[in-house]
Amino acid sequence: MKRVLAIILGGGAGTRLYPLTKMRAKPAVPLAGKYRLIDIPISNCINSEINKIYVLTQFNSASLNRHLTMSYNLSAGFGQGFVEVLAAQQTPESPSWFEGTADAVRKYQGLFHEWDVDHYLILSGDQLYRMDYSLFVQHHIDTGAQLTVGALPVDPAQAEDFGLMRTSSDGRIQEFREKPKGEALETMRVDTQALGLSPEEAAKRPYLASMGIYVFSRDTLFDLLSSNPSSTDFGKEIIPASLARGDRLQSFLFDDYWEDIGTIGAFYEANLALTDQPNPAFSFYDEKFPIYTRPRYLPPSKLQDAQVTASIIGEGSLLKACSIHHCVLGVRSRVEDEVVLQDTLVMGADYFESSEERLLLRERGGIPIGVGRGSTVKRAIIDKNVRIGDNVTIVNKDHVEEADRPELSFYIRNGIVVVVKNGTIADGTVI
Ligand code: ADQ
Ligand code: ADP
Repeated sequence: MKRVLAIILGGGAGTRLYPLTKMRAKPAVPLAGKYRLIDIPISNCINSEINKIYVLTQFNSASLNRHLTMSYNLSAGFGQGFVEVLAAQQTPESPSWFEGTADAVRKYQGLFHEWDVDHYLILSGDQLYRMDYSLFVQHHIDTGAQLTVGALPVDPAQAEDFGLMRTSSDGRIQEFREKPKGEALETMRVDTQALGLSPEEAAKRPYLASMGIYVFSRDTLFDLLSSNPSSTDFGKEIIPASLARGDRLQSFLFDDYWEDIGTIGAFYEANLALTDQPNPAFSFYDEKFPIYTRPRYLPPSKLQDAQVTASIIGEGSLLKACSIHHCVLGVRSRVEDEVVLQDTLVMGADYFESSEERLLLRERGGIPIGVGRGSTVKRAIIDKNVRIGDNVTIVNKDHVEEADRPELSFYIRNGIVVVVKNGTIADGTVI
C-alpha cells in the first residue's frame, strides 16, 4: 500500500448538508458525538496501511486543519505519511473553483503526478462504512483493471440515486450510467446472485450501485483527465468516457454496512441508528478496525438524576434531572433540569462555561450553552455551542418540511429542525 495515494473528495458546494456546512468545511462536520466526517475515510486508510492522504475541499477552515494536525501524525517512523488539505483556489490559470469531482482532482493533478505511486484511490468524504482498501486495490491489480469502482448491491427504491453498473459475471463493467431514471433504470438490472449474493438477497437487490470510490492506475487517471478536458465529474463523464474508449473497468463488490450521509436526512438517520439495540447496523467500536479521532482528555460525563434510554453520551457532558430517549449527545453537552430530549442529535460544545460565567450571562439577559431548564426538543439536530433558553419547545409543531429562518438561528430540512452552530434560541420559543 506504499504505492497508493489516497485522494478524499471533501465536498463541493456544500448545499446538501447545509446548514451544518454554514460555518465549516464539510469534512469537519461532527459525527456520532465525538468524531468528524473526515475521520471515516482517514481511519479506513490508516487501517489499510495507506498513509499518503490528500483531502480536497472547497474552502479551508481553521477547524478542519486543527482537527487533522491534532489527530493524525502519519509521518512517524521512516514512512512518507501525511494528511494534507488542498482547498479550491482561484489562480490565473484556473479562475474557477472546483466544479466537480474530476475537476477537483484535475486542479491538483500536477501535485498528484509528482508522487512516485502506481495507484490513486479516490474516496468520498461523506460516507459511513468500514472497508479494507487494501483488498480493493489488490482486486484492481489481480484483475488487471485500469479503473475499479466500489460496487454495492441495492434495491430498486435506492437505485435511481446512484451511478449504476452492468457487469459480466467476472465483475467486468460493461455499462455505467449516472443516476438513470425510468426505462434507462430498468435496463441496468443485473444478476447479483452471480456476483455472490444469496438468491433471496439477489432478488431484493438487483442493481449494482457505484459507491463513488475508485482505484485508478496511474496512467489511466492522467490520460482520462487530459483527453477529456471539459469533463468535470467522474460518474457523469470520466467513467463513461473510459468505457467508451475500451478501457478495462472492473467492479469491486462490497456487501456490508454503507451509507451515504451527504444529506441532512441521511446524516440524521445514520447518527441516530448508532443507538439501535442491541446490535446497531454500524458501530464505532471495533478493536481490530478502530475509527480514530482527535484525543481530547475530557472528564467522564456526569448524570445527576437523568433518565437515559437508547442513547449515546459524549465525554465531558453534564445531565441534570432530565429525560433523554433515543438521542446522540456530543462532547461537553449540558442539559438542565426538566428537559425532555427525544430522537435528537446534540453535537455538544467546543468549550465549557464555568458556573460563574453562566450566572453572569444570565444576569445580563444572555443564555448559557446547553439546553435550558424545562425545554423539550424532539427530532432535531442541535449544532455545536448552541444556547437553548428555558421552556423552549422544538418539535416542528407545524410539520414543516423545509424552512429557512437564519434570523432565528434555525432551518428545517427533511422535517428535521436544525439549530445552527453558535445559535441562540430565546426563552419560551416554540418551533
Ligand atoms: P454523488 O454523491 O451525487 O454521486 P457528487 O456530488 O459528485 O456525487 O459527490 C461525490 C463526493 O465528492 C462527495 O463526497 C462530495 O462531497 C465530493 N465532491 C463533490 N464535488 C466536489 C468538489 N468540487 N471538490 C471536492 N469534493 C467534491 C457519486 C457518484 C455516483 C455514486 C455516488 C455514491 O457520482 O456514481 O453512485 O457518489 O454515493
Ligand atoms: P473539538 O475537537 O473538541 O470539537 P475544536 O478544536 O474544533 O474542538 O474547537 C475548540 C474551539 O473552541 C477552539 O477554536 C477553541 O479556541 C475554542 N474555544 C475554547 N474555549 C473557548 C471559549 N471560552 N470561548 C470561545 N471559544 C473557545
